[in-house]
Amino acid sequence: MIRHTHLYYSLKDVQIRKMCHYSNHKIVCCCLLMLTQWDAITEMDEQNRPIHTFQVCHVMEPNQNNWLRSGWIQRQAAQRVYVELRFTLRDCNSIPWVSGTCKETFNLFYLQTDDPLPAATRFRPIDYAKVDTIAADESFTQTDLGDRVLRLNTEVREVGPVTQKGFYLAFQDVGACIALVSVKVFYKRCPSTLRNLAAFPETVPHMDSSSLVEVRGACVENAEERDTPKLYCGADGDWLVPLGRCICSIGHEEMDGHCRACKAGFFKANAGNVKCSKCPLRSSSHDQAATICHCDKGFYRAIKDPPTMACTRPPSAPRNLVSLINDTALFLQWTPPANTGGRNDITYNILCQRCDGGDSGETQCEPCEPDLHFIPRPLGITGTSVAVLDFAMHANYTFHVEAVNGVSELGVAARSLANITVNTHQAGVLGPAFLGIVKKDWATYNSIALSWSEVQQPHSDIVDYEVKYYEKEQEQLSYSSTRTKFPSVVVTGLRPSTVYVFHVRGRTPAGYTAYSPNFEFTTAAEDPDVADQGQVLVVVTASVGGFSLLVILTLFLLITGRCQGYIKARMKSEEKRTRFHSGHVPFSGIKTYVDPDTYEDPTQAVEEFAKEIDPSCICIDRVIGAGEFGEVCSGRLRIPGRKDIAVAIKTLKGGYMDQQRRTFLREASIIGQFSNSNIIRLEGVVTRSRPVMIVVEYMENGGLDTFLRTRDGQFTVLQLVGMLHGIAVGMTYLSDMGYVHRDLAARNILVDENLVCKVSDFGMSRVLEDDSEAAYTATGGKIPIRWTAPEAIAYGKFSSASDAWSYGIVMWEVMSYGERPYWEMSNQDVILSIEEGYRLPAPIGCPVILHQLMLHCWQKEYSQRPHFNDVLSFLDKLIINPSSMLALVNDAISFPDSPEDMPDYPLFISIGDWLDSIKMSQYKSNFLAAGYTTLDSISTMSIDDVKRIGVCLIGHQRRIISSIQSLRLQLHHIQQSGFQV
Ligand code: ACK
Repeated sequence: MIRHTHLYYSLKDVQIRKMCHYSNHKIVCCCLLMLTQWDAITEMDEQNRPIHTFQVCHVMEPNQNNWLRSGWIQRQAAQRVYVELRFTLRDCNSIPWVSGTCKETFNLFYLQTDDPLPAATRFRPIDYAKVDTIAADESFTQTDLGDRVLRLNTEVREVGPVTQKGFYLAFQDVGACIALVSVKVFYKRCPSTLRNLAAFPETVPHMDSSSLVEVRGACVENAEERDTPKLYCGADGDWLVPLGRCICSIGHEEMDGHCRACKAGFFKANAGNVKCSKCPLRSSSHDQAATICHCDKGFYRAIKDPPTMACTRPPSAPRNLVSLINDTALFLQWTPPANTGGRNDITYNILCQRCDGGDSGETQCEPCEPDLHFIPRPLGITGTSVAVLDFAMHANYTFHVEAVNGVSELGVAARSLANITVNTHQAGVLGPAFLGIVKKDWATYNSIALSWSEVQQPHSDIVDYEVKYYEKEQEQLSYSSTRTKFPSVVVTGLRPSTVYVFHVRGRTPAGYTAYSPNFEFTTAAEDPDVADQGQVLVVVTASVGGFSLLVILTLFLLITGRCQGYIKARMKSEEKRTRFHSGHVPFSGIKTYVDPDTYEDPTQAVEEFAKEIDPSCICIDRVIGAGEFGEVCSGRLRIPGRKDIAVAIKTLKGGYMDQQRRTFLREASIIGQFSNSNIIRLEGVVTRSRPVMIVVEYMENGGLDTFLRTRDGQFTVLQLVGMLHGIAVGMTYLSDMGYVHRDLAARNILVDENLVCKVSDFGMSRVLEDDSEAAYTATGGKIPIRWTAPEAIAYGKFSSASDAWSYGIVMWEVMSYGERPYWEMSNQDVILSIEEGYRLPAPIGCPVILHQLMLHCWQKEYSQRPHFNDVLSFLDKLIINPSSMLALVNDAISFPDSPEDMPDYPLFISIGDWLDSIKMSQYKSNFLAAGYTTLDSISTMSIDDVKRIGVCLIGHQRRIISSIQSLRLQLHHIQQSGFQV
């Protein structure tokens, strides 16, 4: 860095009497005048280049006073002037014969004036002020060879202070041998510079060396000031103390102290000293200095999207739109679009049209009724399902489910719609079929590797596959299952030389595919060296399950308690929506069930509750089954002025006794009291002519048990839950009316063409003669053992709580597609195993949460079972939030044969959930860090353990310990009362 400005440069130019600058500084010309005795001599240096010098060497003569003077030197901007002298000075000792006359110094003087002195002005030494006496550091020395070697001395002196416009320099020789090679006159300055993207001009320091000159910088081109940029110029020409800064403007980045424009393909949206960024995905910039990249065609940026975000586009249409309908609610469920457009802010809008055949026969569509109710809402749905309430029956609705994201508004593309037309007269849509062929890849003595082709279906969004298998000889008495994400699996733990039956189904977001056909494969012959290790594991896991389940059940009570509040609030807020539970009569309601047996004359009850039908209005089509009292037929009811209704007609066969007639008609006087969409509707009775008939609404799909058995695996979980929901609606209605069914079972639920399930078979609610499942108990009653709660079997205590037990069994039947509860176990074994604490395991593919609900219904202590309205609100919640059912019960499940083999029920809650439930969530990490990862592990914790893991507040220690203690106490109580888990 050049920090000196030369005023006067070299003596070589003296020869031409002009001395000029040739550097990047202003030209300063002057000349040296020889006054006395000095000679201008040109010598050759070592490289043989000529050196122009002024010399004087009168060492032999005393009293020398020889002067050399410069021309007038303009001060320019200089405040402090420096003179650098380069010279040789001969050592007096090296000169033979010199006496005391030889000197080894010379003097430097100066004279300042505002103007050059007139040429004729006489030189007067007295006018000059002395700067210093200059001595040599080096001198001419003699070498051994007698050559003279030139040694150059360099000395710098400050001249001044110079305050006038210019000055002269003068050199006084007093008897030395000097050769003056160059005189450089300069002043110091801070050079122009760039610092922090600001330019600072060349600056001359203050005369006063202790004070700095403050200089303000100017931002470079395309930069903007943040804090005023400043530098201070020091006396030595150094820039000091940089302050403030400039930053590159938008579209520009810092490079080598300047702000350069971003290259094409790059952008910079904000001012600042960051680099230009490459254009995000799906965008580009063609010009330099881009402040934003423009989205490629068909892609967009939402207003709130940062410029660094890739451009996105509207999503594709939702997929796998399915519907499920019952009398009160219509559920639409779909899976997210295959292409989200690159965004994660997808929401869904439901657009609804009602399309009816007009007079001309053409279908006319118009927007749906404004009072159609959507839960959670029709627009801006964040989940992938919606419930539609208050729709008209026997109508065609077309629902468009539109997927939108943050750029949908900006796109000109067609709307991303999935459509479904729902006839509120028809059933919901079933899941896809499974078309794969299952192959055996290889087999060992205890394993078989299978593979199959991927399901090729429109709904083939396979989440995973379920492989169900069992020993052929055992039939389906005990089966196992496993899951795999890929279309292949190695099934292990098999028996040697055994034929196994396999069938596979896929799970899609819309539900299961149907099962593949059965495939039979055989394991290889036994390898005697390999031992079976599977047994031990089962026992170990079973032994830790108890505490977990206890906590699960306790928390479940809390949850259902909350659900109750929710449903009540909902019912209160919107009267219309009580249709969801249509016909539901609250506890405090006026309507209660009247037992027909309390009538002195039962025919009076029939008259009161059932309408007499003229038999000529009944048109019997065919026989559909056989009842205890006679055939069951299907037909039509033709009441003049009314639309024909499909009906089922139960007949009382001829030759009956009076008692039989009363028992037969008793059912009509019971059903006649009910009015609920999930209870079979009584159309009327024929009592005044023969045959005596009970006419009820016709249910196209007959009994739920056979209906499910013939459609194994064909429904989504949501559809099955929809069925259970309907049954719970009916049972809530019954229990609210104070009616105890006593024979709730899938066979006594009828299914209509829309999959709506209705509770039926009321006639036998006291004497279960009719039910083939009913068996005589020790107390003499006839009871369907597998469906009946222990206290009802043991001492005839039937209640809504015993109906809740039966409801749990119905849940199990539904989730296992009509499997027989407890399979082929004898009734006696069922009673004993229940008594010993065994409970049915979860059916394969059953959401964990549903099995927890079943277990809750099967509590030995009937007061601890859920009320039907608890069940209902719980199912409501599941339907509105189907993702809660994603956790499935996995792996091999078979009915245990001993208490030790009881399966470890999957954890419903974690340590985290438990802590949340007691509002101690802040200690989650303490528990986990201390190794308490399961609920079983906390069951033995003492207060010291709780302190040790870092719970310091006494109140919190107490709350945690008392929760653990109460759980422990309940476990003890349950074990005492025989409920083993
Ligand atoms: O299992 P299912 O097909 O359904 O066979 C029995 C049979 O009659 C004897 O009860 C069927 N059934 C009873 N009531 C009705 C009804 N309301 N609609 C249709 N089928 C019915 C039942």
